Amino acid sequence: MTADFHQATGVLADLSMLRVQTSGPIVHLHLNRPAKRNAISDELIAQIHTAFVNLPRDARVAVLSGEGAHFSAGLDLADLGERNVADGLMHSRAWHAAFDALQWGAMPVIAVLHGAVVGGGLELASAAHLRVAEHSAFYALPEGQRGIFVGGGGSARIPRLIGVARMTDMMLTGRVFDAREGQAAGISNYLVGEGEGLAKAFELAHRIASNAPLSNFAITQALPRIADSTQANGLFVEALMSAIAQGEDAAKERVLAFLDKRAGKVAKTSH
Ligand code: 1HE
Repeated sequence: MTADFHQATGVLADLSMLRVQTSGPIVHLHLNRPAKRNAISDELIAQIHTAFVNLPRDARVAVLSGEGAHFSAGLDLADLGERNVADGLMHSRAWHAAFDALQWGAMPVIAVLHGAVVGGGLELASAAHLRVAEHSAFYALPEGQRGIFVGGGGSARIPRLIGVARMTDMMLTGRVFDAREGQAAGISNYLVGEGEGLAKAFELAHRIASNAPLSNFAITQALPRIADSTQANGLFVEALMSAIAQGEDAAKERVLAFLDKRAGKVAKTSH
């Protein structure tokens, strides 16, 4: 952890399974249940939801990571036995609400993945806007083997990253992808060495935080909705969104800065 991170205040300080710290425009949320491999219990899903609807107002980008040797072991299987069908339905909807708060919340979210990223852990990771994986990361959907199904939005989000065919294979056969396979399949956006994930995520977060706020809003909120729309409806929303974004002073200043040769050119490599 970089020295200039400070404990978040208010409701964010009271979360027992999530450590939330801020540094300038970055808010860092750290799953903090290593003894259970960051398995997501009813309490942890509630805390994830609380955190993402209460992110500090001055933060611009969130980074999500996990304590210990694994990002997350997914659903806390110890909770499962007590639920009847109606409870199961409400449980799944609680996960949907929490991960929707992450995906459609106030700011872009970067997940840092290492060790097990399995079941609900992969569902959580897939709700983030970017994923940085360390070499230890591995991905699985053991729901098929556990006699259950994804319930945390995975059936909607994971095929958008890797396709229905790969997800079907993972679920039917228990196939595990290592970090390189996950990168090739489209789970992670960046693959870095062990212990380098947070530094990479913070670097990306600073870059994202320097964008105009409305551009980030359009990219995280409008783009996926347009991709889910018919082309005609999508292009209509695109026209509205681009007009709104370009009308901002921040956009005008950035374009002028380039024309005045005060802003950088696009270079052949950025990372
Ligand atoms: C758990 C869980 C869990 C660990 N629920 N307690 N997810 C899974 O099927 C994955 C199950 N977990 C594993 O396969 C392994 O634990 C790991 C590969 C993630 C890590 O292995 P390892 O050797 O580091 O740890 P461990 O010794 O297996 O586990 C340490 C402790 O965490 C142990 O408890 P302890 O009291 O005996 O110390 C484990 O029982 C506990 N633990 N994972 C509960 N998942 C919205 S629907 C989503 C559906 C799903 O996510 S299904 C997939 C569930």
